[in-house]
Amino acid sequence: MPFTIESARGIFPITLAADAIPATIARFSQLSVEDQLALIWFAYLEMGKTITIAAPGAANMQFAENTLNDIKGMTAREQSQAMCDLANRADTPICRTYASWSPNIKLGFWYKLGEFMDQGIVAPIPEGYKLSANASSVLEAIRGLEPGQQITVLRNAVVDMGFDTSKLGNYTRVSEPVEVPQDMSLRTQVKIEGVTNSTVLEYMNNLNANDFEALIALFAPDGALQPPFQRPIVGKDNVLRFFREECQNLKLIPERGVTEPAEDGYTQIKVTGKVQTPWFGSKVGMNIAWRFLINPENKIFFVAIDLLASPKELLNFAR
Ligand code: 45D
Repeated sequence: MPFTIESARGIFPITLAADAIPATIARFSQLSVEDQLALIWFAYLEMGKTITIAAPGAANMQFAENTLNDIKGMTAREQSQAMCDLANRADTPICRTYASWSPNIKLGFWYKLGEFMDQGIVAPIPEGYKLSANASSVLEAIRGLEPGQQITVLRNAVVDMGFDTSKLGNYTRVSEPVEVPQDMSLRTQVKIEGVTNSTVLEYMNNLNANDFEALIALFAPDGALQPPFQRPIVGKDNVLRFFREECQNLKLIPERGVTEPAEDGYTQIKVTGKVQTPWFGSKVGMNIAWRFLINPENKIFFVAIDLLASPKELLNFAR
């Protein structure tokens, strides 16, 4: 039976992803919005002691500027309300604008709000705010995660806020401008122990160079990419849009892998290694697996990217 996207999702089934992320997010979303905002604030302060976030670039911030100015102009009470609305996914103009932004713009917006709260320009979390017992226990769970998982929880919490895009109707998606790909002379080539497949190697090299045109050419027309904790993104147009909107300036550091024949002349390749996000650079290395299914034409039919449960998983190539 030929592969479908659904069956392809099941390759290398023993790969252990960090299920603590969806579990923590589910618990988080059950909390009151006041608790949610205070919890993120506390988590963010604690993380800030050991890892610093890179300030978002100007290109990134221009789209959030009007909204940030609107919020600055509000009374403290209105500011708190606006932040609660975002966490509540309410139907307000700010929540609709927020919903149209790419994840990086959302993160940059909160980065700025955090600065403003620190400087007293935006209403802070009340001094001595006491988290509910449930919220304290979620914070405790976040404390127990490795840094790569902690930043993923924060990112997912931020991405989930704002009005529901599925209720927005037609809207213009707003994301940072796409930079030109890195110059050929500056590009580095990855080496992966146990993997010589040219498509997999070029996938890593092109993504590291922000060369999304060359990258998408490696996919089959009906190919798909599954980001961590998400459904597959199917078809070249959608995958290319995802790369342009969400994947600039990532650093992929694959380490090792296995290559095996699969049914119908397909090849399955699992690679593990580290990924760094431009927000934290080399300070946070996320433990990642890529599970590729390559078709007989050497194009990517499917690739899943998993955030691994633990560093031990980097060496898990059992079947
Ligand atoms: O609510 O091969 C306050 C793909 C309090 C592509 C706050 C990939 C109130 C293909 C503190 C102000 C992308 C899938 C909030 C690979 C409040 C591919 C602010 C993987 C919210 C490898 C909070 C890439 C703030 C990966 C400012 C795995 C929080 C990328 C900021 C992962 C949090 C990237 C930030 C991650 C989190 C980035 C900046 C996890 C960034 C996380």
